[in-house]
Amino acid sequence: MKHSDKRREALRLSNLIDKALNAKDAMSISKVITLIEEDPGKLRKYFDRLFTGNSSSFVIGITGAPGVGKSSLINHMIKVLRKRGFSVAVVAVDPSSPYSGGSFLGNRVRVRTLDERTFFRSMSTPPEEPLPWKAVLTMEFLCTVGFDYVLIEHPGAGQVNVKIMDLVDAVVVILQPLMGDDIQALKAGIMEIGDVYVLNKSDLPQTELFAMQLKLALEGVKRNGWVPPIIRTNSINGDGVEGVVEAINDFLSYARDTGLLDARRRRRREIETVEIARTLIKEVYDNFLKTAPEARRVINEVLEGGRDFLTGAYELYEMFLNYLRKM
Ligand SMILES: Nc1nc2c(ncn2[C@@H]2O[C@H](COP(=O)(O)OP(=O)(O)O)[C@@H](O)[C@H]2O)c(=O)[nH]1
Ligand SMILES: [Mg+2]
Repeated sequence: MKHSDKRREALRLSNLIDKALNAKDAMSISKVITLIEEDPGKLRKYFDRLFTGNSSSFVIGITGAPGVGKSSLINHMIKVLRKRGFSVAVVAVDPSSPYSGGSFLGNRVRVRTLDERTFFRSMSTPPEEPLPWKAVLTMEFLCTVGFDYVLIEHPGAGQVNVKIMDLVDAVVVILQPLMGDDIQALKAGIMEIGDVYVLNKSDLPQTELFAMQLKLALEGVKRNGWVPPIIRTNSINGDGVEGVVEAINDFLSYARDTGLLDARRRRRREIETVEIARTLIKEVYDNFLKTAPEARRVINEVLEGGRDFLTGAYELYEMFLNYLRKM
């Protein structure tokens, strides 16, 4: 690229970021997120503008098995929050959550908004990724833009990948009435992480039985002095959703007053710093494996019986350290 082209490109980028942060229009915000998704490294000069965070944005994680009604509930939560005058952004770490018919272009959702103070974005993430870090950057950017609430939808249950829930200010776990035994299975995973439990689809006939079991399963649970409430909802007609918003706000007040919110946000910064660095480091190693001919040679020698695997592993490791020195 010619020098003048580079300067024009940098100016264009800088103007786009200004517009996203000041005008806060969905199109500019969306374009910046696309750049973040493509290669955050290219935005390095702008990190201090994009990721300054905003301590007055609340980040709410909403998790539960596919099909429990996360997207439906979020749609109603948005209405409640907008009615109270708050702006809301949603990041769905799940490409199957298009929000009220938002249509897909490849895996990217076309920009659509309820009004100028709401924003939606869906993204997919490789299931093996311990922390979906581009979703994390998107969430942090939306906090910098200044949305009052940033909601993260993640189908955590049944997947290993619930780490993003370690980063949020409050975790909402959504359940639906299941048959008897299933509550045992639930106990293991998500029963440990909720600040608020939502029993959705409370219009279904099994609700009473399930609600009793859920109450028993959560009996005596008190985390950081907080007893997580169980709220029943119907996310088709919106019954109970006001109660979910109240419960979240109650928890946030409690967390703020007790220092828990501060502690979580410090932990979030630490995880972000360490885990994003881990991702970058892993990318270099993967790239070394893919491109360095000497790496392939060692692997082949192991396969052909010329070396034991552990000698091979140590050789790879030493070669990698050398590769780093030459980088
Ligand atoms: N009966 C009933 N169905 C619901 C309720 N909430 C959501 N659903 C339905 O459950 C299905 C999955 O909802 P969705 O919001 O996409 O779930 P997600 O995968 O958790 O985001 C849809 O067909 C919804 O219409 C509810 O309260 N009652
Ligand atoms: Mg969904």
